[in-house]
This record gives sequence, structure tokens and C-alpha cells, in this order.
Amino acid sequence: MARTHHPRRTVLAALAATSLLALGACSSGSSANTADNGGDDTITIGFAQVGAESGWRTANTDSIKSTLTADNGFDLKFSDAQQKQENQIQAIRSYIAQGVDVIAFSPVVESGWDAVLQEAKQAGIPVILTDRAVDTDDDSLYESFIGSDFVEEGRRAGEWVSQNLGTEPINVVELQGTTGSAPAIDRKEGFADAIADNSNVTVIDSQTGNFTRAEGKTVMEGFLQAHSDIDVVFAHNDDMALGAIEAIEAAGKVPGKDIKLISIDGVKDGMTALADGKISYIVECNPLLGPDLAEIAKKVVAGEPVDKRIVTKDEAFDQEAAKAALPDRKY
Ligand code: GZL
Ligand code: ZN
Repeated sequence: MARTHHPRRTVLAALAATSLLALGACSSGSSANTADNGGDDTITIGFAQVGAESGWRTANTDSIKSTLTADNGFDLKFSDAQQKQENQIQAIRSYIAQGVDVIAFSPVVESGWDAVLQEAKQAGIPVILTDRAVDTDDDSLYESFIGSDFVEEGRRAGEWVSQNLGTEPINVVELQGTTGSAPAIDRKEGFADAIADNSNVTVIDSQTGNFTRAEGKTVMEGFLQAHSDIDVVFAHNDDMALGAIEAIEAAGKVPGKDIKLISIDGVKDGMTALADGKISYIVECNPLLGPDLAEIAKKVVAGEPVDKRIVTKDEAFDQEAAKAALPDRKY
């Protein structure tokens, strides 16, 4: 179960903030970059975003842009990599060349980052990971990784399928996220772990839909042509589940009845499909990472210690819970 932020961290931050303010009062105004009054204390942050592939990503971008504002003491430089690693690397290099105070990004895939992160380290620019992790042997290459526990998300989806649908033999098809991305690797692992001890549950096919609605639909069309005995779809995100629903309905089957769907994210369109009974269960993946990023960036630039790993809190919803939660959902 992913934990919420440690209260210790909040208390520490408050203590650190007061002690720094006290210092600031008597120091010779050395720019410790902690004040949030703009001017030369503004933190210039370069953010290299994955792309705009899903409702989740849109909500994540909105959270970052609405939190890292001039009023909050930031000068945000933002780039969209259209889900291409070379574009993210190029964006990070441009932030290094600009001499930003701190770099943050959500690595589209886990591997291939050591070189550019070494360049940031040589340039003395700290790096913060949000949302997705990198696979590196040298964790001095980043200060902190803020994001959900994707293995736990996959496990919660698998446990629900096993307990609620696995009481009889069922065939599952899996729509994987972007190949090589941390959420796709970890959600697949967690789901497989959770169903391993239930011989009723069999994954008969698994393919990437790259986290997009369009590709989720195309892959599901292929699954429906290849298999006549699909009972359940496990989609690594709501957007692919929504694409799969279009394919299922086009094939004259009823989503939620002939074929049940389980997905991850909890974006509005997904939660609406859940409330309507087309999706059966959603494990949330909270995209609102802006506030945590702002807090960690300020501490990193001020040279304060930060958690190496900050695990974002996730909920899970069945149909009743979705109906109750929808009116107040922020994304
Ligand atoms: C998860 C995030 C994933 C979402 C998808 O934190 O990286 O990428 O689950 C998004 O919707 O495209
Ligand atoms: Zn914490």
C-alpha cells in the first residue's frame, strides 16, 4: 500500500524553513534561493514532460504549470517530448545550456539516461524525477523520485480480478503501457504477482497500446479477432480501456457484461465509464504532482536534504465509489 507523505518530512520542512528565515534575517543576504518573493530569488526550473498522450498526462501537466508559477517563486521552462526519449534528452541538454537552477522530468522509458544525467551533474544542476523512474546504478544522478508505486497499482488490480472474477476460469487480455516505461513494467509485474496463486485466472494475450486511446482500440480489435473467449481486459491506463470499449462495442459485445474491464489512473472519462458500469474497477494514479515538485525543488535549490523517494498516495474505486467521488474529482 503506497503511503502518504511522511509527517516527519512536513515537520522537518517547517523547522528548516523557520531556521532558514532566521538565518536570512541576519545573513548578508546571500541568495540562498529560498525566498518566494520573485526577483533574483526566483528558481528557474526546466521541466521535460513525456508528451500529451493521455488524460492523466494532461492533468499532470496542468498540475505542474499551475503550481510552478512566478507567484510561487518559479520561472518554469516546459517542453513536450511527444513520447520520444531523444526529444526529452534534447530538452534536458537545452536546460543545462541555459544554466537553470534545477531540472525535473518524467522519463518516458526507464533506460538510457546516465549520459545526460552525468552532464547535468557536471554542470552542478540537480535533477528531480517525477511520475516515472529511471533504471540507473548511480542514484547520485537525481535528488528525489516523486511518484506512485506502480507495482502496488498492478497488484491491487490483480487482487480485485482474482477475488471478484477469479471464482471461475477467466481469460484476461492485457493492454500494456509504453514499452520500457516504469509504469508498464511495474504494473505488469504487480498484476502477474497478484493472480499467480489463482489458477482460474489466465492471461491469454498481452500487447502494448502505448497508453493512448487510439492504440488501445486497435490492439483490442486485434485481440477480438484472435480470441473468441475473452472475459476480462486489464488496461494499464484508462485511455486504453476507453479505446478497448469502443472496439468491444463495435464488435457487438457489451462492456461490463460480456467483457469486463479493469484499468489504472482514475481520470474523469475513466471514472465516468466506471460509474456507467462499462469499466468494473479502477486503481487511481494521482497525477497532481505539482505541489510536491515545488516543495522538493525549493529544498534542493536551498541545499536542504530531501527524501530520495516520495510515494504518491493512490485510491481505488468500484462503481459505487466512483459515483460518490465523481462530483468532487479534480481531474
Ligand atoms: C503513470 C503515468 C502513466 C499513466 C498514463 O504515472 O506515467 O503515463 O498511467 C500516462 O495514463 O500516459
Ligand atoms: Zn513521504
